[in-house]
Amino acid sequence: MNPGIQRVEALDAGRLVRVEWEDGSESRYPCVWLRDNCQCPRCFLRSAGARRLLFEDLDVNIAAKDVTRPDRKKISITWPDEHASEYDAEWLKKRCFSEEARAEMQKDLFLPERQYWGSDLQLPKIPFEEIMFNDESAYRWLCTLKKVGIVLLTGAATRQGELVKLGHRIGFLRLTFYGPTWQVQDKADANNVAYTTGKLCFHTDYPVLQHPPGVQFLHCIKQTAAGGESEVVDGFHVANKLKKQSPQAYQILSSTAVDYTDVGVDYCDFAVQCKQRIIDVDSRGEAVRINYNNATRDTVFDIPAEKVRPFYAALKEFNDLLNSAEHKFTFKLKPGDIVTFDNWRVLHGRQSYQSGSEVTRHLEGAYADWDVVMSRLRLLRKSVLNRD
Ligand code: OGA
Ligand code: NM2
Ligand code: ZN
Ligand code: ZN
Repeated sequence: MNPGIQRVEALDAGRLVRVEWEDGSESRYPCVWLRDNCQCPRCFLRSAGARRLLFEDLDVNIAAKDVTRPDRKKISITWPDEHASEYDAEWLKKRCFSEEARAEMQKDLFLPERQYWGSDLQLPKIPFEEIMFNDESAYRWLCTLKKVGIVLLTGAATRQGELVKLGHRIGFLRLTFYGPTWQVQDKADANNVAYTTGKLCFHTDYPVLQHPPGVQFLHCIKQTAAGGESEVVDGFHVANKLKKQSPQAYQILSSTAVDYTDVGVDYCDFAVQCKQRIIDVDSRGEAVRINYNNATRDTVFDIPAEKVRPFYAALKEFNDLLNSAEHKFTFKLKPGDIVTFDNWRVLHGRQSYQSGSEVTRHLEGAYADWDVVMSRLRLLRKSVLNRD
């Protein structure tokens, strides 16, 4: 149970409200934020959960005229224009500006916890049926996908169309130039190296798109007898290793914009170009997205000649680390398996296999955006844990 409010007072000539909680702790709320977030029907559209108040109508220097505590579960503020606002204790507590409270809220919203892995990966497995019909299993699937970056769903039917069903389960799939779902098999005049029998070295899919798909699904419909094994590696874990082992290489890969290109016809005709850093980092220099597909890396390279060889040397170091026995995990998909993984984090590859007159190997693939997956995860959490 959350503590109630012990006392409330205005500080800093009414520009700050200090709340003292019954457990002795305190929170401070700037008045401009309180006025901005008035929850009354004139300021907030409850049905949309969105602010109605226009920014034009907000005085950034506003001070409270009067602050009271009608009861231990709320505070009340009167503003200079006589507008009145009420704030619920629990609502305020969650939005406390202290560093710890903010960190807790951000953790709750974005689930940033990561479990790094290497060749020791215990590939998480859940029956496809379970995640389709049981909310708890679906929640466990998406939590693990976020934390570990990969989950194998087992026992799906060995026909096309299962990924469309999976798409409906989360919301919707991400359409790309290769279609709503796409067929990975050996094709004549292949418009992508994935549609051959060749080896695919570690890559993330579709770095040629400005917003590469966050999540990838590969459903094994038919598997070849010899070859065609899958390989995966934790890109964030390896990026951390690279940063330690070779800060210079990390610096180059996280700052150099690499040109990617993809031209052809599939769902419709396309001529896509994009610039991406191979290791995308946040403001603290932490890897947040790997953008690496050696096949679609453009021949055009927009950097000065003297920086070219150092770039290749850096990429070689990263590529070597990705492929080290310590880091990569190898497995072979069976018909009915659906591997689901974080395409921003996990790089994947496959071993080559024999080509023949018949199709001996067939995967159906699809993408989803992290926005859609995280949205479903939050909704499942709410219904499973019965919260909020
Ligand atoms: C792909 C891909 C893996 C495989 O289609 O992008 O990586 O096992 N396929 O064929
Ligand atoms: N496919 C598998 O970046 C890429 O070209 C990834 C995409 C063809 C949909 C391959
Ligand atoms: Zn209001
Ligand atoms: Zn791929």
